[in-house]
Amino acid sequence: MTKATTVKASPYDFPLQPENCALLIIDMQRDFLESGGFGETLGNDVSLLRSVIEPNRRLLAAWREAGLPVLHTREGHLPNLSDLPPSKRNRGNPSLRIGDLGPMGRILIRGENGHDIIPELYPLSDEPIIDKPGKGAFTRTDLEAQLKARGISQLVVTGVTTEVCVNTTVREANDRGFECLVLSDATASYFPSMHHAALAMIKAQGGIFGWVSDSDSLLEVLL
Ligand code: C5J
Repeated sequence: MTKATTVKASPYDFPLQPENCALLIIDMQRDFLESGGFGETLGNDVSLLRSVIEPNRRLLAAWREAGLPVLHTREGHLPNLSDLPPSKRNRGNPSLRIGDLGPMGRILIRGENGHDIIPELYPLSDEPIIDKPGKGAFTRTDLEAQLKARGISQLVVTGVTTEVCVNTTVREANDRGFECLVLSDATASYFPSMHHAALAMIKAQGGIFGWVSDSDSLLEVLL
């Protein structure tokens, strides 16, 4: 296992303690990254997110090789929609609403093809998948209990989208006492300006929510 070290980061170097650190990959699902899914129904160009696949793939391989824990999240709802607030289903003017049938199955519904993680980053059988009905991965899930049971106090956070589920999760984690390192090239938004703003918010004011780095800087200390 990698020894305690520092990772080049902003606003200052991140004090990585590998024995207490997990990789948390947020919502790398077909519904956000492939056409015909939730992201596209909202009018987004899903190709804008695909640049994060390769940095995540390389990082995941190195992280697994180092024997460190990884957890994956998926945003989605029960088939009977009992965990979907009407306010979320009715918001905006999408081409298909959550629960409607699209080319990858019902939009953002657990068990459907579109809801699952893209093949490039598919979890191994012993890697927990946190299914969450909201944007934040701590809300109505057992993520905090799972992390605490493993003695995790630090999170490397990647995935999509930077200003929505990544940011919400980092804020929730920070309030629960976890130190978060967010990787700029392994996170993305449908709106590049929001990606940059979301990262700026995390590291502002001395790292009010956490640290920002990139996958190469982390790989440097892992490999
Ligand atoms: C969104 C997410 N953007 N995973 N979800 O609705 O960021």
